[in-house]
Amino acid sequence: MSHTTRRRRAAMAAAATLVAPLALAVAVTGTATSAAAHGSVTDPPTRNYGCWERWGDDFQNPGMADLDPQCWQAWQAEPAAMWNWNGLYREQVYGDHQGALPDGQLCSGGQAEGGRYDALDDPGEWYATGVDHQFELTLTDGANHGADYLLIYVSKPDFDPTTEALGWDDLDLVKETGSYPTQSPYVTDVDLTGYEGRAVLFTIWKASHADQNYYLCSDINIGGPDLVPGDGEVDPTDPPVDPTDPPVDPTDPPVDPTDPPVDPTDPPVEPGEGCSAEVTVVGSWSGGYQATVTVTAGAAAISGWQVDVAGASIVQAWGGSASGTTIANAAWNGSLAAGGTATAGFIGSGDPSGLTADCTGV
Ligand SMILES: [Cu+2]
Repeated sequence: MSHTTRRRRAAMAAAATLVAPLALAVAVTGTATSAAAHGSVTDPPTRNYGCWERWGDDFQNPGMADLDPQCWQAWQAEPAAMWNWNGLYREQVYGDHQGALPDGQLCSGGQAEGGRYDALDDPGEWYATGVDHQFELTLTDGANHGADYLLIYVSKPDFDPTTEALGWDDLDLVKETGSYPTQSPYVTDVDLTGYEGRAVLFTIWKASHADQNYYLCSDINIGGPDLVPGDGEVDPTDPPVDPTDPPVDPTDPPVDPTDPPVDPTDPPVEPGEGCSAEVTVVGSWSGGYQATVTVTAGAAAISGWQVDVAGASIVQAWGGSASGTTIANAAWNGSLAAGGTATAGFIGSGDPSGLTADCTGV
Protein backbone atom coordinates (compact mmCIF):
# COMPACT_ATOMS: atom_id res chain seq x y z
CA MET A 1 0.00 0.00 0.00
CA SER A 2 1.05 3.54 -0.57
CA HIS A 3 3.13 5.36 1.96
CA THR A 4 1.48 8.60 0.91
CA THR A 5 -1.76 7.29 2.30
CA ARG A 6 -0.15 6.35 5.57
CA ARG A 7 1.40 9.79 5.93
CA ARG A 8 -1.92 11.36 5.16
CA ARG A 9 -3.55 9.27 7.82
CA ALA A 10 -0.92 10.36 10.31
CA ALA A 11 -1.57 13.97 9.42
CA MET A 12 -5.29 13.49 9.82
CA ALA A 13 -4.75 11.84 13.19
CA ALA A 14 -2.77 14.87 14.30
CA ALA A 15 -5.50 17.18 13.05
CA ALA A 16 -8.10 15.14 14.86
CA THR A 17 -6.14 15.51 18.08
CA LEU A 18 -6.42 19.27 17.77
CA VAL A 19 -10.19 19.26 17.50
CA ALA A 20 -10.58 16.43 19.97
CA PRO A 21 -11.17 18.43 23.18
CA LEU A 22 -14.22 20.04 21.66
CA ALA A 23 -15.53 16.97 19.91
CA LEU A 24 -14.78 14.56 22.72
CA ALA A 25 -17.78 15.60 24.75
CA VAL A 26 -19.92 14.38 21.88
CA ALA A 27 -17.85 11.31 21.06
CA VAL A 28 -17.75 9.80 24.54
CA THR A 29 -21.52 9.70 24.78
CA GLY A 30 -21.16 6.37 23.04
CA THR A 31 -20.27 4.85 19.74
CA ALA A 32 -22.86 2.89 17.84
CA THR A 33 -25.71 1.55 19.87
CA SER A 34 -25.54 -2.19 20.27
CA ALA A 35 -27.48 -4.32 17.90
CA ALA A 36 -30.97 -5.25 18.95
CA ALA A 37 -31.78 -8.06 16.58
CA HIS A 38 -30.68 -11.67 16.39
CA GLY A 39 -27.16 -12.82 17.23
CA SER A 40 -24.02 -14.77 16.45
CA VAL A 41 -21.25 -16.76 18.08
CA THR A 42 -19.12 -14.02 19.62
CA ASP A 43 -16.49 -16.28 21.19
CA PRO A 44 -14.72 -17.70 19.34
CA PRO A 45 -15.93 -14.97 16.98
CA THR A 46 -17.57 -15.87 13.69
CA ARG A 47 -16.01 -14.70 10.46
CA ASN A 48 -18.20 -11.65 10.11
CA TYR A 49 -18.52 -10.83 13.80
CA GLY A 50 -14.72 -11.00 14.09
CA CYS A 51 -14.30 -8.64 11.13
CA TRP A 52 -16.80 -6.22 12.66
CA GLU A 53 -15.07 -6.47 16.04
CA ARG A 54 -11.60 -5.81 14.63
CA TRP A 55 -12.49 -3.28 11.93
CA GLY A 56 -15.95 -1.90 12.58
CA ASP A 57 -14.66 1.40 13.90
CA ASP A 58 -11.80 1.54 11.39
CA PHE A 59 -13.44 0.09 8.32
CA GLN A 60 -12.01 2.58 5.83
CA ASN A 61 -8.45 1.77 6.86
CA PRO A 62 -6.77 0.51 3.68
CA GLY A 63 -4.31 -1.41 5.89
CA MET A 64 -7.06 -4.00 6.29
CA ALA A 65 -6.11 -5.36 2.84
CA ASP A 66 -2.67 -6.39 4.17
CA LEU A 67 -3.50 -7.19 7.75
CA ASP A 68 -6.79 -9.02 7.38
CA PRO A 69 -7.29 -9.89 3.70
CA GLN A 70 -10.35 -12.11 4.19
CA CYS A 71 -12.14 -9.36 6.07
CA TRP A 72 -11.07 -6.95 3.35
CA GLN A 73 -12.55 -9.07 0.57
CA ALA A 74 -15.72 -9.46 2.61
CA TRP A 75 -16.04 -5.70 3.16
CA GLN A 76 -15.55 -5.09 -0.54
CA ALA A 77 -18.16 -7.70 -1.43
CA GLU A 78 -20.87 -6.55 0.98
CA PRO A 79 -20.33 -4.21 3.95
CA ALA A 80 -23.71 -5.16 5.38
CA ALA A 81 -22.44 -8.69 6.06
CA MET A 82 -20.40 -7.12 8.85
CA TRP A 83 -22.68 -4.31 9.95
CA ASN A 84 -25.50 -6.79 10.11
CA TRP A 85 -23.37 -9.56 11.64
CA ASN A 86 -26.29 -10.83 13.66
CA GLY A 87 -28.66 -11.49 10.77
CA LEU A 88 -27.25 -14.65 9.17
CA TYR A 89 -30.16 -17.05 9.34
CA ARG A 90 -32.62 -19.04 7.26
CA GLU A 91 -36.24 -19.80 7.93
CA GLN A 92 -38.47 -22.73 6.94
CA VAL A 93 -35.72 -25.31 7.22
CA TYR A 94 -37.89 -27.86 9.08
CA GLY A 95 -34.82 -29.30 10.81
CA ASP A 96 -33.20 -30.35 7.53
CA HIS A 97 -30.01 -28.31 7.74
CA GLN A 98 -28.14 -30.47 5.26
CA GLY A 99 -30.95 -30.16 2.77
CA ALA A 100 -31.06 -26.39 3.17
CA LEU A 101 -27.34 -25.70 2.77
CA PRO A 102 -25.42 -26.97 -0.27
CA ASP A 103 -21.77 -27.94 0.19
CA GLY A 104 -19.51 -24.92 -0.15
CA GLN A 105 -22.20 -22.57 1.16
CA LEU A 106 -22.27 -23.46 4.82
CA CYS A 107 -20.69 -20.24 6.09
CA SER A 108 -23.18 -18.08 4.19
CA GLY A 109 -26.17 -20.08 5.40
CA GLY A 110 -26.69 -21.37 1.86
CA GLN A 111 -26.33 -17.87 0.39
CA ALA A 112 -28.93 -16.61 2.83
CA GLU A 113 -30.54 -13.17 2.80
CA GLY A 114 -30.12 -12.59 -0.91
CA GLY A 115 -26.40 -13.41 -0.84
CA ARG A 116 -25.47 -10.82 1.78
CA TYR A 117 -23.04 -13.26 3.45
CA ASP A 118 -21.59 -15.04 0.40
CA ALA A 119 -18.09 -13.67 1.04
CA LEU A 120 -17.97 -15.73 4.24
CA ASP A 121 -17.75 -18.91 2.13
CA ASP A 122 -14.52 -17.71 0.56
CA PRO A 123 -11.57 -19.94 1.51
CA GLY A 124 -8.50 -18.07 2.67
CA GLU A 125 -6.41 -16.95 5.54
CA TRP A 126 -9.16 -15.91 7.92
CA TYR A 127 -8.01 -14.61 11.27
CA ALA A 128 -8.23 -17.67 13.55
CA THR A 129 -8.77 -17.41 17.29
CA GLY A 130 -6.53 -19.58 19.44
CA VAL A 131 -8.51 -21.94 21.69
CA ASP A 132 -7.62 -24.67 24.18
CA HIS A 133 -8.73 -28.22 23.45
CA GLN A 134 -11.56 -27.57 25.89
CA PHE A 135 -13.20 -24.16 25.94
CA GLU A 136 -16.49 -22.36 26.30
CA LEU A 137 -18.43 -21.19 23.28
CA THR A 138 -20.55 -18.06 23.70
CA LEU A 139 -23.47 -17.17 21.47
CA THR A 140 -24.74 -13.63 22.01
CA ASP A 141 -28.36 -12.98 21.06
CA GLY A 142 -29.55 -9.38 21.25
CA ALA A 143 -33.11 -10.51 20.64
CA ASN A 144 -33.25 -13.18 23.37
CA HIS A 145 -34.92 -15.71 21.11
CA GLY A 146 -33.71 -18.61 23.23
CA ALA A 147 -32.49 -21.82 21.63
CA ASP A 148 -34.07 -25.20 20.98
CA TYR A 149 -30.51 -26.48 20.59
CA LEU A 150 -27.02 -25.69 19.39
CA LEU A 151 -25.25 -28.13 17.08
CA ILE A 152 -21.50 -27.67 17.09
CA TYR A 153 -19.24 -29.18 14.44
CA VAL A 154 -15.50 -28.98 13.86
CA SER A 155 -13.75 -29.48 10.56
CA LYS A 156 -11.83 -32.72 10.10
CA PRO A 157 -8.04 -32.74 10.43
CA ASP A 158 -7.50 -33.05 6.66
CA PHE A 159 -9.67 -30.03 5.86
CA ASP A 160 -7.80 -26.84 4.96
CA PRO A 161 -9.97 -23.71 5.34
CA THR A 162 -7.38 -21.60 3.55
CA THR A 163 -7.99 -23.45 0.28
CA GLU A 164 -11.39 -25.16 0.59
CA ALA A 165 -14.95 -23.98 1.14
CA LEU A 166 -16.67 -25.93 3.87
CA GLY A 167 -18.91 -28.89 3.02
CA TRP A 168 -20.89 -31.30 5.19
CA ASP A 169 -18.39 -34.13 4.60
CA ASP A 170 -15.67 -31.96 6.10
CA LEU A 171 -17.36 -31.84 9.51
CA ASP A 172 -17.53 -33.89 12.69
CA LEU A 173 -20.42 -33.23 15.07
CA VAL A 174 -18.87 -32.66 18.49
CA LYS A 175 -21.74 -31.28 20.56
CA GLU A 176 -25.51 -31.13 20.66
CA THR A 177 -26.91 -29.05 23.48
CA GLY A 178 -30.32 -28.95 25.06
CA SER A 179 -32.52 -25.89 25.02
CA TYR A 180 -31.74 -22.45 26.43
CA PRO A 181 -34.20 -20.02 27.98
CA THR A 182 -34.79 -16.63 26.38
CA GLN A 183 -31.88 -14.98 28.09
CA SER A 184 -28.65 -14.39 26.17
CA PRO A 185 -25.85 -15.39 26.10
CA TYR A 186 -26.07 -19.12 25.39
CA VAL A 187 -22.86 -20.72 26.62
CA THR A 188 -21.65 -24.29 26.30
CA ASP A 189 -18.40 -26.14 26.80
CA VAL A 190 -16.79 -27.71 23.76
CA ASP A 191 -14.25 -30.54 23.84
CA LEU A 192 -11.95 -30.79 20.83
CA THR A 193 -9.51 -33.30 22.29
CA GLY A 194 -7.83 -35.10 19.39
CA TYR A 195 -8.03 -32.09 17.06
CA GLU A 196 -5.12 -29.76 16.46
CA GLY A 197 -4.36 -26.55 14.61
CA ARG A 198 -6.40 -24.44 12.22
CA ALA A 199 -10.01 -25.52 11.85
CA VAL A 200 -13.50 -24.18 11.30
CA LEU A 201 -15.99 -24.42 14.13
CA PHE A 202 -19.48 -24.56 12.63
CA THR A 203 -22.38 -23.77 14.93
CA ILE A 204 -26.05 -24.20 14.15
CA TRP A 205 -28.34 -22.24 16.42
CA LYS A 206 -31.99 -23.17 16.22
CA ALA A 207 -33.82 -20.18 17.68
CA SER A 208 -36.92 -20.96 19.72
CA HIS A 209 -39.38 -18.29 18.61
CA ALA A 210 -39.71 -19.51 15.01
CA ASP A 211 -38.20 -21.89 12.46
CA GLN A 212 -35.18 -19.58 12.39
CA ASN A 213 -31.79 -21.22 11.97
CA TYR A 214 -28.39 -19.56 12.21
CA TYR A 215 -25.30 -21.00 10.48
CA LEU A 216 -22.12 -19.66 11.99
CA CYS A 217 -18.48 -20.27 11.03
CA SER A 218 -15.72 -19.42 13.50
CA ASP A 219 -12.06 -19.88 12.55
CA ILE A 220 -10.02 -21.37 15.36
CA ASN A 221 -6.51 -22.60 16.07
CA ILE A 222 -6.86 -25.56 18.40
CA GLY A 223 -4.14 -25.76 21.04
CA GLY A 224 -2.31 -22.73 19.67
CA PRO A 225 -2.27 -18.95 19.58
CA ASP A 226 -4.34 -16.65 17.38
CA LEU A 227 -3.36 -17.08 13.74
CA VAL A 228 -2.93 -13.59 12.38
CA PRO A 229 -3.22 -13.31 8.59
CA GLY A 230 0.10 -12.79 6.83
CA ASP A 231 1.83 -13.76 10.07
CA GLY A 232 5.43 -12.61 9.84
CA GLU A 233 4.90 -11.33 6.32
CA VAL A 234 3.73 -7.82 7.08
CA ASP A 235 6.47 -5.39 6.08
CA PRO A 236 8.28 -4.72 9.37
CA THR A 237 8.94 -1.14 8.27
CA ASP A 238 5.19 -0.48 8.04
CA PRO A 239 4.02 1.59 10.95
CA PRO A 240 1.55 -0.32 13.10
CA VAL A 241 -2.08 0.45 12.40
CA ASP A 242 -3.58 2.31 15.30
CA PRO A 243 -7.18 1.12 15.62
CA THR A 244 -8.07 4.50 17.12
CA ASP A 245 -6.94 6.36 13.99
CA PRO A 246 -9.78 8.03 12.17
CA PRO A 247 -10.63 6.28 8.93
CA VAL A 248 -9.56 7.92 5.72
CA ASP A 249 -12.50 9.85 4.38
CA PRO A 250 -12.63 9.16 0.63
CA THR A 251 -14.96 12.12 0.22
CA ASP A 252 -12.30 14.61 1.32
CA PRO A 253 -11.84 16.99 -1.57
CA PRO A 254 -8.28 17.06 -2.87
CA VAL A 255 -6.55 20.37 -2.45
CA ASP A 256 -6.53 22.11 -5.81
CA PRO A 257 -3.35 24.15 -6.21
CA THR A 258 -5.06 26.19 -8.94
CA ASP A 259 -7.73 27.43 -6.52
CA PRO A 260 -7.92 31.17 -6.81
CA PRO A 261 -6.79 33.05 -3.75
CA VAL A 262 -9.56 34.43 -1.60
CA ASP A 263 -10.60 37.83 -2.85
CA PRO A 264 -10.27 40.25 0.07
CA THR A 265 -13.19 42.24 -1.32
CA ASP A 266 -15.50 39.20 -0.96
CA PRO A 267 -18.31 39.83 1.48
CA PRO A 268 -17.54 38.31 4.87
CA VAL A 269 -18.92 34.84 5.48
CA GLU A 270 -22.19 34.93 7.37
CA PRO A 271 -21.76 33.32 10.78
CA GLY A 272 -24.28 30.89 12.15
CA GLU A 273 -25.49 29.42 8.88
CA GLY A 274 -25.12 26.00 10.42
CA CYS A 275 -25.28 23.00 8.16
CA SER A 276 -27.55 20.93 5.99
CA ALA A 277 -27.82 17.15 5.75
CA GLU A 278 -29.07 14.54 3.34
CA VAL A 279 -29.86 10.93 4.04
CA THR A 280 -29.46 8.35 1.26
CA VAL A 281 -30.50 4.72 1.49
CA VAL A 282 -27.71 2.65 -0.08
CA GLY A 283 -29.22 -0.77 0.41
CA SER A 284 -32.12 -2.48 2.07
CA TRP A 285 -33.27 -5.93 2.95
CA SER A 286 -36.22 -7.50 4.68
CA GLY A 287 -36.47 -5.65 7.98
CA GLY A 288 -33.54 -3.30 7.61
CA TYR A 289 -31.43 -1.02 5.51
CA GLN A 290 -28.08 0.79 5.29
CA ALA A 291 -27.99 4.56 4.82
CA THR A 292 -25.45 7.31 4.40
CA VAL A 293 -25.79 10.74 5.96
CA THR A 294 -23.97 13.59 4.20
CA VAL A 295 -23.42 16.78 6.15
CA THR A 296 -22.54 20.04 4.41
CA ALA A 297 -21.46 23.05 6.41
CA GLY A 298 -23.13 26.35 5.58
CA ALA A 299 -21.43 29.63 4.81
CA ALA A 300 -19.40 29.45 8.01
CA ALA A 301 -17.09 26.85 9.46
CA ILE A 302 -18.54 24.63 12.16
CA SER A 303 -16.76 22.68 14.86
CA GLY A 304 -19.34 19.96 15.26
CA TRP A 305 -22.67 18.72 13.90
CA GLN A 306 -25.66 16.71 14.86
CA VAL A 307 -28.15 15.21 12.43
CA ASP A 308 -31.62 14.16 13.43
CA VAL A 309 -32.80 11.42 11.05
CA ALA A 310 -36.52 11.52 11.67
CA GLY A 311 -38.14 8.14 11.26
CA ALA A 312 -34.93 6.11 11.65
CA SER A 313 -34.50 3.24 14.05
CA ILE A 314 -30.70 3.17 14.24
CA VAL A 315 -29.09 -0.16 15.04
CA GLN A 316 -25.43 0.64 14.35
CA ALA A 317 -23.69 3.81 13.24
CA TRP A 318 -20.22 4.68 12.00
CA GLY A 319 -18.53 7.97 11.26
CA GLY A 320 -20.54 9.36 14.15
CA SER A 321 -22.23 8.32 17.36
CA ALA A 322 -25.91 7.49 17.48
CA SER A 323 -28.40 8.25 20.20
CA GLY A 324 -32.05 7.70 19.42
CA THR A 325 -32.63 9.10 15.94
CA THR A 326 -29.66 11.47 16.19
CA ILE A 327 -26.14 10.99 14.84
CA ALA A 328 -23.47 13.35 16.18
CA ASN A 329 -20.06 13.79 14.57
CA ALA A 330 -17.14 11.56 15.50
CA ALA A 331 -14.04 13.16 17.00
CA TRP A 332 -12.38 13.36 13.61
CA ASN A 333 -15.13 14.66 11.30
CA GLY A 334 -16.87 17.38 13.29
CA SER A 335 -14.76 20.30 12.23
CA LEU A 336 -15.79 21.50 8.77
CA ALA A 337 -14.77 24.52 6.74
CA ALA A 338 -17.50 26.59 5.13
CA GLY A 339 -19.11 24.36 2.52
CA GLY A 340 -17.12 21.34 3.72
CA THR A 341 -18.72 17.92 3.92
CA ALA A 342 -18.59 14.89 6.17
CA THR A 343 -20.31 11.53 5.97
CA ALA A 344 -21.61 9.04 8.45
CA GLY A 345 -23.49 5.82 7.92
CA PHE A 346 -25.86 3.63 9.79
CA ILE A 347 -27.83 0.43 9.75
CA GLY A 348 -31.50 0.96 10.48
CA SER A 349 -34.20 -1.52 11.25
CA GLY A 350 -37.60 -1.40 9.63
CA ASP A 351 -38.65 0.50 6.55
CA PRO A 352 -36.43 3.34 5.26
CA SER A 353 -39.10 5.18 3.30
CA GLY A 354 -39.81 8.75 4.33
CA LEU A 355 -36.55 9.41 6.20
CA THR A 356 -35.59 13.05 6.57
CA ALA A 357 -32.36 14.59 7.87
CA ASP A 358 -32.11 17.81 9.82
CA CYS A 359 -28.67 19.21 10.67
CA THR A 360 -27.64 21.38 13.58
CA GLY A 361 -24.16 22.92 13.55
CA VAL A 362 -22.14 23.65 16.63
CU1 LIG B 1 -33.99 -12.64 15.44
